[in-house]
Amino acid sequence: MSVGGVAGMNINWYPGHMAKAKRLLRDQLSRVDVVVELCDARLPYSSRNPELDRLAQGKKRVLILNKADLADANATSLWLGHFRKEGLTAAPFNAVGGKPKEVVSLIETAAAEAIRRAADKGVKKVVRAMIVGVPNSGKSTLTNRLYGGTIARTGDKPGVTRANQWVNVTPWLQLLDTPGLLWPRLDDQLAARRLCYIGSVKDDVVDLPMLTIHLLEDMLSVKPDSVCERFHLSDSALRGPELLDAVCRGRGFLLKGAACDYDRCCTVVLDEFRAGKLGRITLEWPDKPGKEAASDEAE
Ligand SMILES: Nc1nc2c(ncn2[C@@H]2O[C@H](COP(=O)(O)OP(=O)(O)OP(=O)(O)O)[C@@H](O)[C@H]2O)c(=O)[nH]1
Ligand SMILES: [Mg+2]
Repeated sequence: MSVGGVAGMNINWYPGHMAKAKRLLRDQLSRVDVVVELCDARLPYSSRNPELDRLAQGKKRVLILNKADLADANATSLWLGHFRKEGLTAAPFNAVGGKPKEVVSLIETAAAEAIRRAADKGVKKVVRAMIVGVPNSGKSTLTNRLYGGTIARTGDKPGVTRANQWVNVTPWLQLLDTPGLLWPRLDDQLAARRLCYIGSVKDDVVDLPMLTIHLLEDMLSVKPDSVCERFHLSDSALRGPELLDAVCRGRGFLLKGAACDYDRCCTVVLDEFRAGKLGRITLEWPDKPGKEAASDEAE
């Protein structure tokens, strides 16, 4: 098999609704008190929107490291320290099973000044918060969690939410669920590829064997023992196409005549990573966020 460079993945950053979502985001900002930004706790650098500082200038912000149940707990605390040092209000969360109150309190604290100002005028403030984040980061799941039921459509693929949706969480808190937004981190193919790992980019626009090799390599750098065990590898130093072949053979993803079944292999490796089957794992750390994972980051 042939495997090209990462740049060959040709990730399409701007499918139509992404550009539209960005416009909608800008329009809605003036109508909200708080911006709740969701990133993926496994990729707190690559899954953040570098344009948000500019777009949401002057707005109260809360950063949620969502899917914290899938991330390495030590890495998450390091990231929290990092963001707090930058002056950001940040907290880990599991939108599937976390306590809604934790996020509601953060939003209310962020809006405290506006709540007080309204109270001074004898009015009880209705806080409006919008949720933004890359596709598949869990915005609609968080919306449902805070609402206490199913009001927003969710799904483990990008682009499930197509339009803004206001939800009354309480009489005093309204949430705006938004479509996932990608952005070009110019020349940053590493961030691009990591967003593919977590399902923020449609799998059909990327070179899956190449993506899978990179994912296996990144996971091996961080959790070699778990990867070797899960994929029946005897050599954690394998890299490139040989690594993919070894996983195919180790897990028995073979076609007639014992040729490797790459399609099946890629699907399974990506699915198992996304489902947390390798245990809690974080692929980037605050001291070298935009770099390749390194072996000294092992548990
Ligand atoms: N393990 C885990 N899974 C989560 C969490 N939050 C969301 N998910 C899952 O992630 C997938 C995507 O969730 P959505 O809420 O649809 O994501 P979204 O950000 O609204 O996605 P778009 O609308 O496509 O932008 C779903 O399968 C959720 O069940 C979390 O905190 N932990
Ligand atoms: Mg959604």
